[in-house]
Amino acid sequence: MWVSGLRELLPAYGYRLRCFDRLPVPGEPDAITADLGDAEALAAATRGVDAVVHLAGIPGEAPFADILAANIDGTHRLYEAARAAGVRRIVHASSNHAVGFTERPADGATVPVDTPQRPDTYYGLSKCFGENLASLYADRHGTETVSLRIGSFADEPHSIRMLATWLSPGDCARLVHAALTGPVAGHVVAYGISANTRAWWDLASARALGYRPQDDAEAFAADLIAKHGELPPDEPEFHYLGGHFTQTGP
Ligand code: 15L
Repeated sequence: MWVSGLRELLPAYGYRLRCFDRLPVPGEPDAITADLGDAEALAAATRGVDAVVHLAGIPGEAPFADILAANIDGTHRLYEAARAAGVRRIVHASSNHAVGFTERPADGATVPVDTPQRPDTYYGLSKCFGENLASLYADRHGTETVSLRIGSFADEPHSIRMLATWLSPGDCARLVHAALTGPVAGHVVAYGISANTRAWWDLASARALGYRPQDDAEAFAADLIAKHGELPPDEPEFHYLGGHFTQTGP
């Protein structure tokens, strides 16, 4: 959903997009239809572009072999294509699940961006790999990356957890634009959430890129709390940042 959302929102910032998807992209006859296993298609996709926004891969927990092929091998293949093509910057969709086994902060506190990686799933582990790959390519090849640890992208928050983790479509476009244009030395990690009153993550590094979020999940709080009740403090799902991801998988 967020891929199509960004495809619609980013051109307003002046970008010309070259789309790459496993399925044909409606309204984009020049889109490349291929997957991250196809090195030739990746070479064609990265040729002559200034930047890559990497949203591809499996977006949740899956068997390790699938994560390995799509998220780990695939991300490496993309970085190799981008390096060979001389791409200046990659904006990489990491995830809050790279730090999912971090304990939820006390009310009002936020987790900094330099907290140690604590993946909650093979999926989260693949995001840690992507962040570390970005660091390697920045140091060795000078490829800039902004790794965005996205919270929960959705039109509206629909759970109590999302009062903290929500990223609205408009803020997502603002964040990706900031990541494409903001000052970056090497590899930068930033959390990707809206200006949520109950935020669990520190947005300082995102703000340093120029990100100015405009939405706040709090606007939905009264309705969500009436429906689901307040955040239960002893619920295992809410003990860690990664929520129910910490209860599934290996
Ligand atoms: C993610 O990384 C997933 O891609 C998405 O489906 C959500 O589950 C999100 O994290 C989240 O933590 O809410």
